Amino acid sequence: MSLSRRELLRTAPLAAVAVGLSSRFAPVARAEPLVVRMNEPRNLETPLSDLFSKETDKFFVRSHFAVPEVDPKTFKLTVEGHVGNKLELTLDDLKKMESVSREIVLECAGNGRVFLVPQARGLQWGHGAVGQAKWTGVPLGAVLERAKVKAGAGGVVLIGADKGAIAEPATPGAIHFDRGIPFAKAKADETLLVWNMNDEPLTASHGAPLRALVGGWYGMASVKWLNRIVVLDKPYGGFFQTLDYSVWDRPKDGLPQLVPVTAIQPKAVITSPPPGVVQLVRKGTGGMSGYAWAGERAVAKVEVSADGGKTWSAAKLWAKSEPFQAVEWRSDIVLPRGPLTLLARCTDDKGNTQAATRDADRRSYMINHLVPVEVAVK
Ligand SMILES: Nc1nc2c(c(=O)[nH]1)N[C@H]1C(S)=C(S)[C@@H](COP(=O)(O)O)O[C@H]1N2
Ligand SMILES: [Mo]
Repeated sequence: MSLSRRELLRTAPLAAVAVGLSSRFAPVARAEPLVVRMNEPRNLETPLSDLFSKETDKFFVRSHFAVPEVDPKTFKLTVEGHVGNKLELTLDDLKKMESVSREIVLECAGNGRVFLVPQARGLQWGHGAVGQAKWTGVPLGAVLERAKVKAGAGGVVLIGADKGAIAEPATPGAIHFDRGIPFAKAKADETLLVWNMNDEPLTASHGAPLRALVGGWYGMASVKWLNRIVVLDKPYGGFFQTLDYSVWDRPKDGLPQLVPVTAIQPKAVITSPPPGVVQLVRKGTGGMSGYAWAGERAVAKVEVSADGGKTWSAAKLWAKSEPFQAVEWRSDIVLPRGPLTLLARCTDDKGNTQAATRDADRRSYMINHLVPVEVAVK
């Protein structure tokens, strides 16, 4: 990447995500439906034009280590630790239980990192490290019930088959990807162990044959290639919730402390008009549209601005917003001629609205401050 291109990324970061969007000169077919953010391990971003596509091959991929080979025939999920009944379950054992299918958003905690100033370390995601799929599996709570969790369970650690050493900050040699969640979230209806994504068996890159799907929480909790669960009598202090995926909490006692990243924050993304593109005003065109989601909450409203946030107007939601899911929105706002700074902001049903500016306490995660879209209307 040349310096000027990198500068472009910093000053107009959305231009990078807009690649491939040009409608008049659109290629016949895109060879690679996703944008490569890292080659090995492969990390892939959904282009803005395909955000919330229902196709699995357009769903972003975030993997810390190489994809492990897990044979579904010999696969076993172990449930152990603070339990009365240690389990070893095959895929068939799980499929014999009562299964559920749910549409749930998965968003990486680093989604939008390219918009941070100053630049933060880590994968430089635009808006596309998010997607929604139909997931089929069993509630984790039902599996924990069979394992007869003992009284006083403090956390449930989900462990993947993938493994590697991280240099900075250094891990104690090669470790598995893992994540602990509090017992209450582990038992919640929206926390699933899934084998199907969009009615097809999970692909290797999305965690085949079994992954966790912790609805409403950022993606790091949704452990792929899941083959081991350990119930602890206290919260877990593993790498991916202390040195990684943690943010500063400022309790009233004035003692800031790092806490694990948890729930997805409200966010609205503008997909049309695309950034950096000259808009021609014609009859029947104009307005703004996109998607919004709010983690464990429903979206109460989306508002848009065409003047950099001086004035706001309400957008229409295409459907009733549900918790854990994204909703499409549209505004018929008239876009006047000239260079414009477009904004959209989401408010959840608890009244939490996206902040205009970045909260540095969130380090390089939970990125949901307002990101302007610069366009020119002629
Ligand atoms: N075993 C394992 N699980 C994992 C990861 C990983 O690297 N290894 N990455 C996590 C992160 S950070 C995210 S955002 C999601 C991404 O899921 P996807 O690749 O299916 O989109 O998987 C999570 N589960
Ligand atoms: Mo992530």
